[in-house]
Amino acid sequence: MIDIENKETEKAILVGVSKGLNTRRVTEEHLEELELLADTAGAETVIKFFQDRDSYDPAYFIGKGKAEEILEYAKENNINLVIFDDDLNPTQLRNLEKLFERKILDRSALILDIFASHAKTKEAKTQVELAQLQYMLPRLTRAWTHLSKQLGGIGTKGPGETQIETDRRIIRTRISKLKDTLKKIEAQHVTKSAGRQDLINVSLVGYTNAGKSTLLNQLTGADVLAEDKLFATLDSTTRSFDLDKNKKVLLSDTVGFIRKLPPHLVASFKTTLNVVREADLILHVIDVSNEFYEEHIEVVDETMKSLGSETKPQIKVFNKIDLLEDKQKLEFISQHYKDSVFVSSMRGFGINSLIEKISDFYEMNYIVHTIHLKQTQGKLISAIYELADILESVYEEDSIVIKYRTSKEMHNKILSMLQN
Ligand SMILES: Nc1nc2c(ncn2[C@@H]2O[C@H](COP(=O)(O)OP(=O)(O)OP(=O)(O)O)[C@@H](O)[C@H]2O)c(=O)[nH]1
Ligand SMILES: [Mg+2]
Repeated sequence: MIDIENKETEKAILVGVSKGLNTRRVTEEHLEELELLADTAGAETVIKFFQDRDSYDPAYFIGKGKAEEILEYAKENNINLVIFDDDLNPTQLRNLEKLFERKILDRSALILDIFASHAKTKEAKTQVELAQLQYMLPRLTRAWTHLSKQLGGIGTKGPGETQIETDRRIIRTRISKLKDTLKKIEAQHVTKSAGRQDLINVSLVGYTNAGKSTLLNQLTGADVLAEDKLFATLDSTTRSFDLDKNKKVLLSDTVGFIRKLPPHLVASFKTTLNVVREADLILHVIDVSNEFYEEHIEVVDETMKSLGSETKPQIKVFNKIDLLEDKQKLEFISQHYKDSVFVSSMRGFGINSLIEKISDFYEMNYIVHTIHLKQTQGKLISAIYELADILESVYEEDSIVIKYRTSKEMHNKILSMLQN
């Protein structure tokens, strides 16, 4: 995410504010993550500034005195980028830009920037552009466009200079066009997923960098990009693997979550995240070697809630156990989180017990059954089509043979209808 003319990494100052329940320690943790984000975007963190406040300053977010102190440091050290861990409102952003005459980013803008540079497919690109424009719309001021043109680099990528300069009306038109494009892409997804019914759909979710793509590769022999960067994956990739001869799993990898993921981004990634909504089972991947794994679990749970997928059956997969020195931690976790497995996706440890868990889920919940009916039993036939995934249906003279897969609950319902 470095400018073509400017191959050196940009130097950055990070700013965090502790307020209310966010103690200094929490803010320090969050700034560590912000540093990782900055690094992923191609910026080198030179210094972190902290301030404790009872409330955010309406004009400058931080106190004006603090702002001036930071500006002094930026001038002395020739730093042109200041990144705030929290979201700045348009007024604060404008005032800070005026005061600093430097590029000011907040967490959302930084995340959007990373997404913009990692987006490869048309779908991901469209989704990111939509989120960026929606973020930008209320912040579109002359000062901003002027500054971003002058400074370039991180935070100014994406929709392109021409759009930044255009007025809001044009941006709104563009937004609705992007929404249309996404609808079309979504329609294609629907036709695609219709053919997948003879399999169970399992979806990988988790905090960014937890090891989802590595696990997908390990389970399916795929070769998806996995790297030590945040948001390496933006598209959902689906691969199949066999649980045994008769049972196939379709496993989908998808975009990672992070605390304070910009809401626009979640909304516009709806299509990509459809695989999560359509899944029969969720594998929630957790980097157990990360000190803050519990907060990560909470963030993922919250995001799942916003997707309406919080009640889906879930297996927690604690990953990267090879990095763990304190084995007691594993004991603690297995007592606290039921239905969890411990793996090292990279080394291949624990993968068999994960496969067993998925098999158990399959056995417990699904059944494949073949039923012979008379063609006159129209009501029952249509009920089966509604309650089950049809794997095969063969018409014979006056009868029909249907092979279906469904949950045990639905299967019992069908059987009781048959008896009545
Ligand atoms: N030591 C160790 N490293 C792992 C393990 N699993 C994944 N990693 C590393 O963790 C980093 C992130 O892995 P990914 O598979 O890209 O993680 P992800 O969850 O797909 O990340 P995003 O797509 O960016 O959200 C990579 O450098 C992996 O090599 C593991 O079991 N042990
Ligand atoms: Mg990934």
